[in-house]
Amino acid sequence: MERTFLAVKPDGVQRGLVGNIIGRFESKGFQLVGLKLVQVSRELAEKHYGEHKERPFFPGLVNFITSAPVVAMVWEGKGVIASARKIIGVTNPLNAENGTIRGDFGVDVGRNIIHGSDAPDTAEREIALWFTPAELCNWQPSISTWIY
Ligand code: FUP
Repeated sequence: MERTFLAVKPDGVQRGLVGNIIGRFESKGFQLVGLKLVQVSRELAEKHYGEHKERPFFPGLVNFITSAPVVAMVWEGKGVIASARKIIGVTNPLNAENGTIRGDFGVDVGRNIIHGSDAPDTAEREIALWFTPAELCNWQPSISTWIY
C-alpha cells in the first residue's frame, strides 16, 4: 500500500492546527501509520530540504523548520501521495485553493503550514529520513470490533 510523509511545520503546531489537519486525512479515508513530535536538528533540516540548498530562501527555511517542534507523520492509502498534495494545496498559500490546508490557513510561502512528499521516490526517501522501521505501525482497521 502506498505511503507518504507529511509534517505539520512549526507555524501549524504553534497555531493549534494539528487536530484539524490530522482530521482532514482521517476523514478522507487514509490511515495513520507513524506519528511523532520532533524538535528538528539542523542536520535533519538540511538533508530534508537538500534539493533547495543553493536557493536564496534555504537558510531561512532551515531556521524556520528548526525553530520549534514539527509533527512528523506517515500516512497510508490508495493514491495517498498525490491526494495529500491536493488536500495540502500549492506551495504559495496565496495561490492555494480555498478548501486546501494552505488555502484555508496561510498567506506566506515561508509559513505554509505543512509539508507533503511530492512523488513516490521522495516519499520513500523522506519516510526513511524521519522514521525508523520500528516507529511505523502495520495495522488493520477493524471497525466492527469497536463500534456497536
Ligand atoms: P512544496 O513541495 O509545496 O512544499 O514546495 P517546495 O519543495 O518547492 O519548497 C519547499 C519549501 O520551501 C516550501 F514549503 C516553502 C519554501 N519556499 C520558500 O520559502 N520560498 C520559495 O520561493 C519557495 C519555497
